[in-house]
Amino acid sequence: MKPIIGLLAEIDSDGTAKVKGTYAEAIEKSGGLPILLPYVKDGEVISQFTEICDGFIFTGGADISPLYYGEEPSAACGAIQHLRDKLELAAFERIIRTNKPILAICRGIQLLNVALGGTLYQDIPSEIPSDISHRQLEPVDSPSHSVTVVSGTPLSHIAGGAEIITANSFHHQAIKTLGRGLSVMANADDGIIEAVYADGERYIRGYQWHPERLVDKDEKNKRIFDSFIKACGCEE
Ligand SMILES: [Mn+2]
Repeated sequence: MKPIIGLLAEIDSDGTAKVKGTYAEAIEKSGGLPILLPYVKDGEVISQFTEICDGFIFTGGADISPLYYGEEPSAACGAIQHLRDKLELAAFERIIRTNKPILAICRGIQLLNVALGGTLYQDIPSEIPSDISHRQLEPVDSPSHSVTVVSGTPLSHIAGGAEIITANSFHHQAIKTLGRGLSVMANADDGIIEAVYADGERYIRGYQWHPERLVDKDEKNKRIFDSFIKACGCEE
């Protein structure tokens, strides 16, 4: 049986759920079976979803409400999907009690960080001087900036010891202070945190870029997905 990968994705203001096909494709290519959790309120339903799945991906999308990390929204903060915030935080609360793998991508790494008590820069361009464009104009499957891998981290292992990985970049927010138990595994040259992992045995990895859009072009990004799906297959 293929490992079942539960996707947390976009939920708009009327509760419509959708996920970009490229997440599903990347899961398929690495040997997993993707399923999507639509907006639901019942905690038991969310718990059962947590039980059914072998691993979870928190996907990209809108900004998280700064109220969840103790700040008022700045003028540069983007639109918020309130139903999505609620669902993902409720799901995270249950998922974190299991031992199942988590892969958190773009908004996902920010959700992971906030759910563990960390904070975010609400807007990189107005808060941090940088020569790097974290909102690339090129298509999403084109690498833009590189990231430097911290040696000795899981990403260093995945990358076969390589110090540099090419990333794409579609974010204007980023991790400011790290959530509980998280450590950095890659930075951009301007210091922006681009990847994190949880200390210990538990497979929790977050990437600020979109590896699912680079799996056909870059072997290291493909291995990010392979590693996750493999971990989901080994669980329970
Ligand atoms: Mn970036």
